[in-house]
Amino acid sequence: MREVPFSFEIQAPDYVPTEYDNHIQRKLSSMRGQYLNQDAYGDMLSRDDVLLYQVYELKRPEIEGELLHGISIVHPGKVGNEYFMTKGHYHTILETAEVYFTLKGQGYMVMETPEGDSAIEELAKGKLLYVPPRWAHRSVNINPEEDLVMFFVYPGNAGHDYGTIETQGFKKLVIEKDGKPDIVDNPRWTQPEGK
Ligand code: PAN
Ligand code: ZN
Repeated sequence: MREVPFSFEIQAPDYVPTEYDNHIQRKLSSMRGQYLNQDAYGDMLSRDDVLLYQVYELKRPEIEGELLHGISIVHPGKVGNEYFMTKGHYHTILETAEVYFTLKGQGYMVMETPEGDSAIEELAKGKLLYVPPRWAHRSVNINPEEDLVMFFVYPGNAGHDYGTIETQGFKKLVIEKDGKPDIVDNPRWTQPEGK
Protein backbone atom coordinates (compact mmCIF):
# COMPACT_ATOMS: atom_id res chain seq x y z
CA MET A 1 0.00 0.00 0.00
CA ARG A 2 1.32 3.40 -0.94
CA GLU A 3 2.58 5.68 1.78
CA VAL A 4 3.08 8.59 -0.59
CA PRO A 5 0.40 11.00 -1.82
CA PHE A 6 -1.63 9.73 -4.75
CA SER A 7 -4.48 10.92 -6.94
CA PHE A 8 -6.95 9.38 -9.37
CA GLU A 9 -10.00 10.39 -11.38
CA ILE A 10 -13.73 9.96 -10.95
CA GLN A 11 -15.33 11.05 -14.20
CA ALA A 12 -18.72 11.04 -15.90
CA PRO A 13 -20.50 9.20 -17.34
CA ASP A 14 -19.99 6.09 -15.19
CA TYR A 15 -17.88 7.53 -12.33
CA VAL A 16 -15.93 4.29 -11.83
CA PRO A 17 -12.67 5.48 -10.19
CA THR A 18 -9.58 5.08 -12.34
CA GLU A 19 -8.04 3.33 -9.31
CA TYR A 20 -9.64 1.01 -6.80
CA ASP A 21 -8.79 -2.13 -4.80
CA ASN A 22 -12.17 -3.69 -3.99
CA HIS A 23 -15.27 -3.93 -6.15
CA ILE A 24 -18.30 -5.03 -4.11
CA GLN A 25 -21.46 -6.08 -5.93
CA ARG A 26 -24.55 -6.48 -3.77
CA LYS A 27 -27.35 -8.49 -5.26
CA LEU A 28 -30.96 -9.02 -4.27
CA SER A 29 -30.13 -12.32 -2.52
CA SER A 30 -27.97 -10.46 0.01
CA MET A 31 -30.96 -8.32 1.10
CA ARG A 32 -33.18 -11.08 2.50
CA GLY A 33 -35.59 -9.65 5.09
CA GLN A 34 -34.73 -6.03 4.28
CA TYR A 35 -37.64 -5.19 1.98
CA LEU A 36 -41.06 -4.91 3.58
CA ASN A 37 -42.93 -6.76 0.84
CA GLN A 38 -41.51 -10.27 1.28
CA ASP A 39 -43.72 -11.71 -1.50
CA ALA A 40 -42.47 -9.17 -4.03
CA TYR A 41 -38.91 -9.94 -2.86
CA GLY A 42 -39.41 -13.69 -3.33
CA ASP A 43 -41.04 -13.28 -6.76
CA MET A 44 -38.27 -11.01 -7.99
CA LEU A 45 -35.51 -13.28 -6.66
CA SER A 46 -37.07 -16.34 -8.29
CA ARG A 47 -36.78 -14.58 -11.65
CA ASP A 48 -33.32 -13.01 -11.29
CA ASP A 49 -30.75 -12.22 -8.60
CA VAL A 50 -30.69 -8.57 -9.65
CA LEU A 51 -27.62 -6.40 -9.01
CA LEU A 52 -28.80 -3.62 -6.64
CA TYR A 53 -25.65 -1.63 -5.95
CA GLN A 54 -21.89 -1.57 -6.34
CA VAL A 55 -19.08 -0.10 -4.27
CA TYR A 56 -15.54 0.70 -5.44
CA GLU A 57 -13.16 1.05 -2.50
CA LEU A 58 -9.57 2.14 -2.17
CA LYS A 59 -7.84 -0.01 0.40
CA ARG A 60 -6.31 1.81 3.35
CA PRO A 61 -5.19 0.55 6.75
CA GLU A 62 -8.23 0.30 9.02
CA ILE A 63 -6.75 2.50 11.70
CA GLU A 64 -7.45 5.87 13.24
CA GLY A 65 -5.96 8.65 11.14
CA GLU A 66 -6.55 6.92 7.80
CA LEU A 67 -9.56 7.78 5.59
CA LEU A 68 -11.44 5.04 3.74
CA HIS A 69 -12.99 6.32 0.55
CA GLY A 70 -14.61 5.30 -2.70
CA ILE A 71 -17.71 5.37 -4.84
CA SER A 72 -21.11 3.79 -4.28
CA ILE A 73 -23.53 3.26 -7.16
CA VAL A 74 -27.14 2.35 -6.36
CA HIS A 75 -28.99 1.21 -9.48
CA PRO A 76 -32.59 2.26 -10.25
CA GLY A 77 -35.45 -0.09 -9.44
CA LYS A 78 -37.93 -1.24 -6.81
CA VAL A 79 -38.85 -4.34 -4.85
CA GLY A 80 -42.63 -4.07 -4.72
CA ASN A 81 -43.03 -0.33 -4.19
CA GLU A 82 -39.81 0.10 -2.18
CA TYR A 83 -36.85 1.61 -4.00
CA PHE A 84 -33.47 -0.11 -4.41
CA MET A 85 -31.27 0.80 -1.45
CA THR A 86 -28.09 -0.14 0.37
CA LYS A 87 -28.15 -2.52 3.35
CA GLY A 88 -27.33 0.32 5.71
CA HIS A 89 -25.26 0.14 8.86
CA TYR A 90 -23.96 1.70 12.03
CA HIS A 91 -20.22 2.20 12.30
CA THR A 92 -18.82 -0.26 14.83
CA ILE A 93 -17.07 2.67 16.47
CA LEU A 94 -20.23 4.72 16.85
CA GLU A 95 -18.36 7.97 17.32
CA THR A 96 -17.19 8.10 13.70
CA ALA A 97 -18.74 10.30 11.01
CA GLU A 98 -18.94 10.05 7.20
CA VAL A 99 -19.17 12.47 4.27
CA TYR A 100 -21.11 11.69 1.08
CA PHE A 101 -20.94 13.81 -2.05
CA THR A 102 -23.51 13.04 -4.74
CA LEU A 103 -22.10 12.99 -8.26
CA LYS A 104 -25.17 11.77 -10.13
CA GLY A 105 -28.82 10.92 -9.58
CA GLN A 106 -31.38 11.53 -6.88
CA GLY A 107 -32.20 9.85 -3.64
CA TYR A 108 -32.50 9.95 0.09
CA MET A 109 -30.13 9.10 2.91
CA VAL A 110 -32.18 7.46 5.64
CA MET A 111 -30.50 7.83 9.03
CA GLU A 112 -31.17 7.04 12.68
CA THR A 113 -29.46 6.84 16.06
CA PRO A 114 -29.46 4.04 18.66
CA GLU A 115 -31.79 6.27 20.71
CA GLY A 116 -34.42 6.11 17.95
CA ASP A 117 -33.96 9.59 16.46
CA SER A 118 -34.58 9.60 12.72
CA ALA A 119 -33.53 11.89 9.86
CA ILE A 120 -33.79 11.87 6.09
CA GLU A 121 -31.73 14.08 3.78
CA GLU A 122 -32.12 14.53 0.07
CA LEU A 123 -29.30 13.36 -2.19
CA ALA A 124 -28.84 15.18 -5.48
CA LYS A 125 -25.97 15.96 -7.85
CA GLY A 126 -23.64 18.52 -6.26
CA LYS A 127 -25.00 18.07 -2.72
CA LEU A 128 -22.74 17.20 0.16
CA LEU A 129 -24.13 15.25 3.10
CA TYR A 130 -22.47 15.10 6.49
CA VAL A 131 -23.46 12.04 8.53
CA PRO A 132 -22.47 12.82 12.13
CA PRO A 133 -21.13 10.20 14.55
CA ARG A 134 -23.80 7.80 15.92
CA TRP A 135 -26.11 7.93 12.88
CA ALA A 136 -26.78 4.70 10.97
CA HIS A 137 -27.14 5.38 7.24
CA ARG A 138 -28.74 3.83 4.16
CA SER A 139 -28.87 5.35 0.66
CA VAL A 140 -31.99 4.98 -1.49
CA ASN A 141 -32.22 5.66 -5.24
CA ILE A 142 -35.55 7.35 -6.08
CA ASN A 143 -34.86 8.03 -9.76
CA PRO A 144 -36.45 5.28 -11.89
CA GLU A 145 -34.00 5.80 -14.76
CA GLU A 146 -30.63 6.77 -13.38
CA ASP A 147 -27.92 5.44 -11.07
CA LEU A 148 -27.36 7.22 -7.75
CA VAL A 149 -23.60 7.79 -7.59
CA MET A 150 -21.82 9.09 -4.50
CA PHE A 151 -18.30 9.61 -3.27
CA PHE A 152 -17.88 8.69 0.40
CA VAL A 153 -15.11 9.10 2.97
CA TYR A 154 -14.97 7.95 6.60
CA PRO A 155 -12.39 7.18 9.30
CA GLY A 156 -10.21 4.12 8.81
CA ASN A 157 -11.11 2.61 12.18
CA ALA A 158 -14.93 3.02 11.81
CA GLY A 159 -15.87 -0.61 11.02
CA HIS A 160 -19.37 -1.73 9.97
CA ASP A 161 -22.17 -3.06 12.16
CA TYR A 162 -24.90 -4.46 9.89
CA GLY A 163 -26.61 -6.63 12.51
CA THR A 164 -28.82 -4.03 14.17
CA ILE A 165 -30.32 -2.89 10.87
CA GLU A 166 -30.67 -6.47 9.58
CA THR A 167 -32.78 -7.29 12.63
CA GLN A 168 -35.32 -4.49 12.51
CA GLY A 169 -34.59 -2.29 9.51
CA PHE A 170 -34.77 1.49 9.66
CA LYS A 171 -37.58 3.43 11.34
CA LYS A 172 -38.54 5.01 8.00
CA LEU A 173 -39.03 3.42 4.58
CA VAL A 174 -38.91 5.14 1.19
CA ILE A 175 -41.61 3.84 -1.11
CA GLU A 176 -43.23 4.94 -4.34
CA LYS A 177 -46.79 6.17 -3.99
CA ASP A 178 -48.81 7.59 -6.91
CA GLY A 179 -45.60 7.74 -8.95
CA LYS A 180 -43.73 9.79 -6.34
CA PRO A 181 -41.42 8.97 -3.43
CA ASP A 182 -43.11 8.83 -0.05
CA ILE A 183 -41.60 8.37 3.41
CA VAL A 184 -43.55 6.04 5.67
CA ASP A 185 -43.10 4.38 9.07
CA ASN A 186 -41.66 0.87 9.04
CA PRO A 187 -44.22 -1.37 10.75
CA ARG A 188 -41.46 -3.84 11.71
CA TRP A 189 -39.47 -1.24 13.63
CA THR A 190 -39.58 -1.06 17.43
CA GLN A 191 -38.16 1.53 19.83
CA PRO A 192 -34.72 0.40 21.10
CA GLU A 193 -34.89 -1.07 24.59
CA GLY A 194 -34.62 1.38 27.47
CA LYS A 195 -34.84 4.47 25.20
C1 PAN B 1 -20.31 3.28 2.42
C2 PAN B 1 -21.25 2.09 2.26
C3 PAN B 1 -21.75 1.83 0.86
C4 PAN B 1 -22.62 0.56 0.80
O1 PAN B 1 -19.08 2.98 1.92
O2 PAN B 1 -20.56 0.98 2.77
O3 PAN B 1 -22.52 2.90 0.46
O4 PAN B 1 -23.58 0.50 1.80
P1 PAN B 1 -23.62 -0.73 2.81
O5 PAN B 1 -22.24 -0.83 3.44
O6 PAN B 1 -24.65 -0.34 3.82
O7 PAN B 1 -23.96 -1.96 2.06
C5 PAN B 1 -20.26 3.55 3.92
O8 PAN B 1 -21.18 4.07 4.49
N1 PAN B 1 -19.19 3.13 4.56
O9 PAN B 1 -19.07 3.32 5.90
ZN1 ZN C 1 -20.78 4.15 6.69
